[in-house]
Amino acid sequence: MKIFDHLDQISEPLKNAVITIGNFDGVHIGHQALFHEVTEKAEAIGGTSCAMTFEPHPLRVLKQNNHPPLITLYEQKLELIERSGIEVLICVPFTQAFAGLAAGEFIEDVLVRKIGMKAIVVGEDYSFGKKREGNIDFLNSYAPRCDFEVIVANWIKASKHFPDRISSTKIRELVIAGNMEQAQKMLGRFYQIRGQVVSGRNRGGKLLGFPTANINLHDELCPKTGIYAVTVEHHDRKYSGVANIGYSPTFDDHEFTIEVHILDFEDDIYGEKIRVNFHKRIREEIKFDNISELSEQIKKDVKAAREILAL
Ligand code: RBF
Ligand code: MG
Repeated sequence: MKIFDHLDQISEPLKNAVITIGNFDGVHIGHQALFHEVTEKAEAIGGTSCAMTFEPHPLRVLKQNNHPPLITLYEQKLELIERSGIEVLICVPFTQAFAGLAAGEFIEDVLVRKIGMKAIVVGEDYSFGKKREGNIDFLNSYAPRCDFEVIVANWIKASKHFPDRISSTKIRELVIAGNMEQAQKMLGRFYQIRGQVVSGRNRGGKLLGFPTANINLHDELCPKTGIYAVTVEHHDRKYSGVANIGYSPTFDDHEFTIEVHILDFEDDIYGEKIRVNFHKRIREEIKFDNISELSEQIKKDVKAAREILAL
């Protein structure tokens, strides 16, 4: 996938560009359906399949400190868009100036003249640009004279086994509630966090017999506190694991941690990157009277995780 980090990098219009535009946080099955429409159309007209997204997420610029945590950070978003078959990703730096661009100027100057758009794929409730004035009617009013096609993908109806409309907002709510199975259905994959293994309190292995790899989050969404069955990706291998998110109430320091005990694994991976996929929440964190009770419980968690992950 070719990536343009800035509109100025596009020196000449792309051949018969078919494009979809959005934040695509989560790259969920609704987004994936849009990308599918784009690649199909591009194939049909011998064109270039494109997606346009924004970095940072517009809400971070527009709402500053009040932006939602992200389902997918930039790196993962790129990987997922690439995997969906999009040939060109245009990643526009989102600034106040860009936010102030009128929808009409955006269509004529950016989409048509610069990018060479021949078709745009949008969801049913799509709107863009300053004051969200660029909706589907608005696009249609530009289509004949600018010589492009507007394709409205009705992916919401196409997935009728979802009572709720699939949206990044809905997925955030599910993850925050610890409902990883439903989040998985909407994402089309497991919810994943990535991070570097940092040193913890060095207590898990010695004291409990269950060493854990601890990771810190930055901007991404954190699942509800509790114990989870997870898989862990490290280099090109995948392991089963049990994760704990929370404050370890059995101990007094009450420090928030995200840690994972990787099953059948003994390597030292401090400083290395791992990816943790959340399959299912097993239980709440509990304050135990003593360490051996906690150890016994973790043993049961490991058994539960093995069963969940074997399915
Ligand atoms: N700590 C608790 O205080 N209560 C728990 O219920 C609890 N459950 C855990 C379950 C798993 C699978 C793991 C890996 C850890 C759990 N911990 C819990 C955290 C444990 O106290 C922590 O790993 C060590 O203290 C090392 O930081
Ligand atoms: Mg640890």
